[in-house]
Amino acid sequence: MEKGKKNYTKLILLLVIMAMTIAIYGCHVSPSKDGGSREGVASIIGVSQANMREEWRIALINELRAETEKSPDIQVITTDATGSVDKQLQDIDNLIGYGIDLLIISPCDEVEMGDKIKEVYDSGIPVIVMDRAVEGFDYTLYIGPDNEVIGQQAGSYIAGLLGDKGGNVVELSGSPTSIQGSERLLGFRDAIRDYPDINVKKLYLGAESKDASYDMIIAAKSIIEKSDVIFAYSDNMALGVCDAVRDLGLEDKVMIVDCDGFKGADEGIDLVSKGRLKATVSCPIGGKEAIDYALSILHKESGVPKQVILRSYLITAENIDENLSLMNAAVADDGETIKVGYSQVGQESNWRLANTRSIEEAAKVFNIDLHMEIADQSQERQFEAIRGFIEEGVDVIVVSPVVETGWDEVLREAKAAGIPVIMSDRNVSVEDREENLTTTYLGADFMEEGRRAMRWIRDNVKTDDGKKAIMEIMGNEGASPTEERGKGFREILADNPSYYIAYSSHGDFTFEGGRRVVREYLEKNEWDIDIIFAQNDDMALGAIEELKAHGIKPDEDVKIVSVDATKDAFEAMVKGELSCAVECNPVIGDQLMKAIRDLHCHKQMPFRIITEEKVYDQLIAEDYISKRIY
Ligand code: GYE
Repeated sequence: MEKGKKNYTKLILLLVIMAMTIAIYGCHVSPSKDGGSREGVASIIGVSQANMREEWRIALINELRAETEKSPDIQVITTDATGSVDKQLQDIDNLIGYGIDLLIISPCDEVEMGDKIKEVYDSGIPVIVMDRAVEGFDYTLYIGPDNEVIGQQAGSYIAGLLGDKGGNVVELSGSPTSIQGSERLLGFRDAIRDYPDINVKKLYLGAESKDASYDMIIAAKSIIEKSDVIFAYSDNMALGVCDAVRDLGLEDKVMIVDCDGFKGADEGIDLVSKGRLKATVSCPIGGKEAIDYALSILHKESGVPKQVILRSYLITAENIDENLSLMNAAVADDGETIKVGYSQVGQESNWRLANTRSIEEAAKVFNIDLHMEIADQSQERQFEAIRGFIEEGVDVIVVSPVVETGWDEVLREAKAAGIPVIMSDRNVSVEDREENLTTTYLGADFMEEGRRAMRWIRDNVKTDDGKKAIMEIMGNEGASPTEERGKGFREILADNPSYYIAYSSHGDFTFEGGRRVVREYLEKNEWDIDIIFAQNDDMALGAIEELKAHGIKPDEDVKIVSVDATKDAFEAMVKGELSCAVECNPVIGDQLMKAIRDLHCHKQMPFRIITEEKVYDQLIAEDYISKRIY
């Protein structure tokens, strides 16, 4: 009996030691500079990684560590959720227990982790979400790639490879397909949709893995022999494809294109350099950017945006050296004055005036020599301004484009002059994305603003007494906010058939434009509109003025929803005339100047930098009006 008891005790002791070992491994505390205590450590950054199976996630942790090694007073604690939501929730509690000052998280599941992320954010601990964006904006900053764009870049390149004669493309799809895989496939299909002579054969893999890809290609030999290109949406899968094509003796016949473009052995860039991949579309990991912004947040610097969408690059044997040098070009900021030419849309609205003020004020703080030209909504005058900046030899050109199209020629002239161009507030659409005519776009998510406006209507304007007629007052034709707010609004409207757009007209983002739209409607119709969706405050306020002149009570006889959320809009909500204002933040001067200084330091410019915004209505307008800065 005694011996049995001793063995039992030994077993328990062994289990306890094993449990403690696993706990320490699962929560890797990187060695702090002084052996574990907090002395000499100004900030602790907790990193909650979804899993450490996927190469790019390991690369992310390595990038984060490498970056923080440059900051002696920063300690990083990493945890590995091993793909389990429950463990990631526990990891986050453990990290908070360690007293972290900032959390970086790559969520296992962006839906299931959303509440926890909001809880940490609301507790006052800054949260940087990476890779998978959670719903809403209850976090400090999101950094990740645009996987649909990555797939589109691969698809456009393959279409270019095959040319007008087209050809046979094999598309691999892992099952279950990861979210990023689905988005890349969506982008790929979108890019080749208009090429009827490209025939796509989809092969379903048991997993998004090297071995599953290898086995599938070998088994599908008869298909591969008739194919021109194989598309694999990750480096991991592509390696299996390369090995199988080699073993089938088809390397000289079949081209392989993939996504990820990581820098490790047998990963995208390596496979391109060895001629095994025809091209790879890079998926930036964002570790450098995450630490860069984390330090700005911890040092309470201004200019931190809400979302940073990382730029992906098409990498081929022809441009691999140039891309590699770009990736490693960043230098410390020498603080030198930077000459910037800014072509501003005009002075059409209070939003615009606040936007101009914010840019002028930030230029002084960030040591930018700003030369701003106001175009009063004329694209021709913007072209003249840009050509003037080129003549002047400025370091950077910034444009807030009055409309989306028609910019290719003048942007090519700036590129030929070696002057980078940043799009601010609004974006442009150019013929060929791969020309890289602009370096980054800094502005709001106009589609989301349109969706938010319609979601507010759906949630606050009841339809039990019948369908509701909407009047849409749009900004100037062809402007990105006009197009995208309209698109976002219609996306939600499509799911809510109790509402319909009865009348739509351009008010050009001005007060008078809003008045004119209502006046013209009343000249031809009895008032039968239930809701006005005005794409900015100035048009909403102009509409309210005209309604009152006709004895129609705003917010009572007709609900009015606008975008911008300027001070005048808050006053109109407090007065009970405007029903709701969706925020579009014009105060982007600091973020723009930070991007310009990063560009000056040859940092990789994000594809998009998106600003923060909320939704306000009469229930909360009174609480916020005193805090409004525009
Ligand atoms: O909503 C409007 C301004 O481009 C987002 O332009 C901006 C829009 C804004 O005139 O007030």
